[in-house]
Amino acid sequence: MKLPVPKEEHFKAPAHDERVTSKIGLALAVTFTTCFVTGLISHLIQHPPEWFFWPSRPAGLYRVTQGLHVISGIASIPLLLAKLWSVYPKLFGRPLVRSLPHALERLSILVLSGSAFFELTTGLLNVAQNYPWGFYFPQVHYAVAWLAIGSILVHVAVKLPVIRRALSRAGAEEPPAAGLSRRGFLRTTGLATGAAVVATAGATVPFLRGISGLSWKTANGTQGLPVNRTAAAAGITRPADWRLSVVTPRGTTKLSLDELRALPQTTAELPIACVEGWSQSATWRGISLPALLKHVGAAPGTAVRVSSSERSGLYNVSVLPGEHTADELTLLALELNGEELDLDHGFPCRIIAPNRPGVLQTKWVTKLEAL
Ligand SMILES: Nc1nc2c(c(=O)[nH]1)N[C@H]1C(S)=C(S)[C@@H](COP(=O)(O)O)O[C@H]1N2
Ligand SMILES: [Mo]
Repeated sequence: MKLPVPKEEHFKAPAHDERVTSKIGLALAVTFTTCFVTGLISHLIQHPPEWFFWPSRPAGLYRVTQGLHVISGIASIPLLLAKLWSVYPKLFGRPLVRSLPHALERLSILVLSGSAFFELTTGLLNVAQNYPWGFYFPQVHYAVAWLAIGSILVHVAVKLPVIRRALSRAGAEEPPAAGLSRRGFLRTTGLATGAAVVATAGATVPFLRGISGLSWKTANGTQGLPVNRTAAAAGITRPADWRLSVVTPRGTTKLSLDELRALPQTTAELPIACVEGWSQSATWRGISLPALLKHVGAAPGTAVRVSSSERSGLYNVSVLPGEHTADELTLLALELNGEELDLDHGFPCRIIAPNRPGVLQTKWVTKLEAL
């Protein structure tokens, strides 16, 4: 038996018309641009070029930008699916290739949908901490982001006349037709997008925590804070005879935990804001970096390399820029929520700095080097 091959003209539902495609496209342009810009910010903070400057205040800014990154990415998933659904009859348009510009346009759409899908799925899997691939996620996710945003720009430029026509007032009247209506399809898409956002945004928006059923990392870890890499996973045990080494051009100072406790302590309310989009605020107490630097005879405002006792792992070293070592909210924390740090949270001490990604809040610190 031979199945009839569908043709583009067979699809008559108004939900497939260009006004629907353009409206969803507009929403996607907003979510994708938000996602791209916030992702770029996160990348630059983690791999800062010479010219880049990221302030240490407001303390919760990264929490907002990275929350937006993950939320706009999640919102893009139903929007992208809806947009593809509204145009898929075009796949049955014949002839397959009409002209060179037409061929290029189709090719650009292939690159666009491929890269967009790749970004959304790898991002989602990263949020779920599921890495079914062999590459280093941040690098590939970052590179393909340029491919996605580039092909989106080309696509919008090519389609501008169609978008203009589709969104003009003349097309506003809904034509009477059988099948799914435009308004019905747009409303469903909006609802699905809203549901996806509400179901996950509680990972970072405190008042949604209770209703975001699909949120990851909302379960409380030790001391009321989620733990990304436990001490056991990092191969860390409670150290005996521990000393912190502080290295400056003038020499190395070794400090015991009791000596650190005897220094003036600062309390700060600061969030851990993971690149995965979850964030949670806590009360930290420890020695402020400017005070510690002064104590060993170094100037606040010099960049400091932070090393942990973790042997392997991608996040065992970080660099605090001068902006952060001059800020008294940047702490070498000894306490969390009124208790000594749990081993999972970095005992004997960890870095907690304002307006920084969680990956740079190094735990199990053993050495600080003024650069
Ligand atoms: N030494 C070390 N520090 C680390 C990590 C790590 O793997 N090793 N993970 C980082 C990441 S990705 C995050 S989000 C925070 C999590 O902090 P928490 O476990 O205190 O919640 O710690 C950071 N500090
Ligand atoms: Mo993280």
